[in-house]
Amino acid sequence: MLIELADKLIRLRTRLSPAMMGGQPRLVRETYDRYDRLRGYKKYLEFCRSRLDRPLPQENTDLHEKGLEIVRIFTPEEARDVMQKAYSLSTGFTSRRNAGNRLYFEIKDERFYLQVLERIFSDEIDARIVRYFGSEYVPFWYVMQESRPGSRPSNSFLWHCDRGPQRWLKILLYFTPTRDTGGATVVLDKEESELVAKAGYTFCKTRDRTSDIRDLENRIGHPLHIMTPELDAGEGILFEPSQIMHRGLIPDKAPRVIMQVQILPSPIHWRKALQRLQQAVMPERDELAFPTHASRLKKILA
Ligand SMILES: O=C(O)CCC(=O)C(=O)O
Ligand SMILES: [Fe+2]
Repeated sequence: MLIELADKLIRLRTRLSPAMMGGQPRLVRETYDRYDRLRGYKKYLEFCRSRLDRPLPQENTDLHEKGLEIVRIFTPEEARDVMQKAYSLSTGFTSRRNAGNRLYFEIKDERFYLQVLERIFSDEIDARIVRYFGSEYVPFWYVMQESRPGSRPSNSFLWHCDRGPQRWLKILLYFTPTRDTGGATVVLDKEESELVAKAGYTFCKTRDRTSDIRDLENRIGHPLHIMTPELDAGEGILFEPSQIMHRGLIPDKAPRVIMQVQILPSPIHWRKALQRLQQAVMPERDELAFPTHASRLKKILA
């Protein structure tokens, strides 16, 4: 209730202010404010940083410099086995609110996900994530999803940045090679993503999202360079979803299967953090959302 009221105030304040606020486009500033200030993510990150109990990795990688990197998690053979396991464990496929062009696997067996997460957070990737946050982290939610050919793009299959705090990460781990399905994730680099934000598109209403890059080019008066990372089964994109402009491409040849993981900062190691989350009541995880307030997460993990 209080959050909703404060949120209205933020929107009102930003609506009355100029298109750019402190060098940041209004909608971008408004969105980050909502999460970082109102929902407590900035303070929470500082808290997590103060609890870091290991040396901070120093090596800069593409994730830090470009906001995105391609990572290899499984060999193609392993990826195929994991995908088959997922199909055999799944008791059904659901389409949730805003799911648009995807069906979610229903896998109750948490050990399945834990095994995949163990592979995702290898020493190398773990170091990059800790370096990125300056703290430990937790996979807050994770889900396998399938997209089938034939539907019209909506939601995440239109150009967007994910609403959220300034600093958080997502991984899209591919179990089907992009070349075999035609299903992929297309992105703009950080500079071009910023141009699109400056033009006022980023964090626009979902119904105003476009699938056509030319709409965005017209707005900013610049050619944009769409990148379509070609991914093998077992490779993934680790990126800053609220900074990098992106969209899913609906496959045209065969179903695309990926696992999405939302990665948030944590005051404790992810394994322990996940155990605690699994024992806690947090509907936001099932809703594939953010904790309504970061203090809810802090209460469980600290
Ligand atoms: O499906 C994809 O490739 C992108 C997904 C995405 O952008 C999202 O869920 O926010
Ligand atoms: Fe997204």
